[in-house]
Amino acid sequence: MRSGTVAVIGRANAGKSTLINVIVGEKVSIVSPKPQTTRDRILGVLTREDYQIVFVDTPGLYRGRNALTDLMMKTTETTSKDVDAILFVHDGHAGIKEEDVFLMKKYLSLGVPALIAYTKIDIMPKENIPADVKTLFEAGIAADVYPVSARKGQNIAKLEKAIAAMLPEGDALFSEDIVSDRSEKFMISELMREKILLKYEKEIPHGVAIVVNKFEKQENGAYAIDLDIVCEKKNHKAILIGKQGQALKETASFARKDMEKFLGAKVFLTVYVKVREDWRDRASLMKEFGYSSED
Ligand SMILES: Nc1nc2c(ncn2[C@@H]2O[C@H](COP(=O)(O)OP(=O)(O)OP(=O)(O)O)[C@@H](O)[C@H]2O)c(=O)[nH]1
Ligand SMILES: [Mg+2]
Repeated sequence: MRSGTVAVIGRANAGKSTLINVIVGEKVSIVSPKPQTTRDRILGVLTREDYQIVFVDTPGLYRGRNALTDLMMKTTETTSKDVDAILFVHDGHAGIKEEDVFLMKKYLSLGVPALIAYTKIDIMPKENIPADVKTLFEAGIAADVYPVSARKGQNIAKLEKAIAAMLPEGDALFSEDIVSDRSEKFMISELMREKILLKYEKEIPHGVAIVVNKFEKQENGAYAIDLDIVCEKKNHKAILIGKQGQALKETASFARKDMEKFLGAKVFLTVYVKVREDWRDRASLMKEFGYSSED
């Protein structure tokens, strides 16, 4: 069989995590309309009869402005150098800018097989596709381009086959029942962060970290989960909580429903909001919240 790792790389918000979730067939990585949703390297594993693709989701390429984004960019950089293949994801509906060509050239010439997923074709005029493919070709980008829509499932099967064909012959890296390398506890914290990304504006979600203090399965099968939403500033805490706690109540209930779906069981969720000034620039706090270069 063929098997190997594929780094999924592209600009922030391009649609990398959505594409991985669709191909793997399960939600392994959270998704939101805000850039910088993915902060960590996350594996999504697809096992078929004659191949296994281990996708490595990465933080989207973005100009760093604090120690956390610097670490995220370092994560993407190191991942790109340690895989069997690269899938560069481009948001087709955003057009092609000089910066895209620059990034594609950088990540498509690392000496491993690579191809381009040109995604979100469901929300753009179809006639732009051949023109963009020509632009890329004329700019000297040699990789094959697969126009897809993760949202509508268009051309996904074709893309999957092309990715599998890039992988070397070898044994499966994971047993066939594995879809992610992450624990349930990690996914719970990510689902909470996803709801904050979806519900709050501007800098608030980007300054949030989640710390799960209790994750317990009870005898009746239900889960008792206590977590902290850590934010950067006092006024962010006030916004997160809202008038009479209404905003937090809604966010927590939204998250709880998704956690119940994910765990297949009832969840009792307790949420606290804490402030840790400028934690995104403080190495010790970043580490405490699960962001360090060691893993
Ligand atoms: N219409 C449409 N929207 C999409 C498609 N794929 C992703 N999106 C949307 O694009 C936004 C970003 O998707 P993500 O999957 O979080 O993007 P990402 O590249 O992982 O982003 P970062 O983790 O921030 O780098 C979300 O609002 C998705 O719903 C698609 O095929 N069609
Ligand atoms: Mg992502």
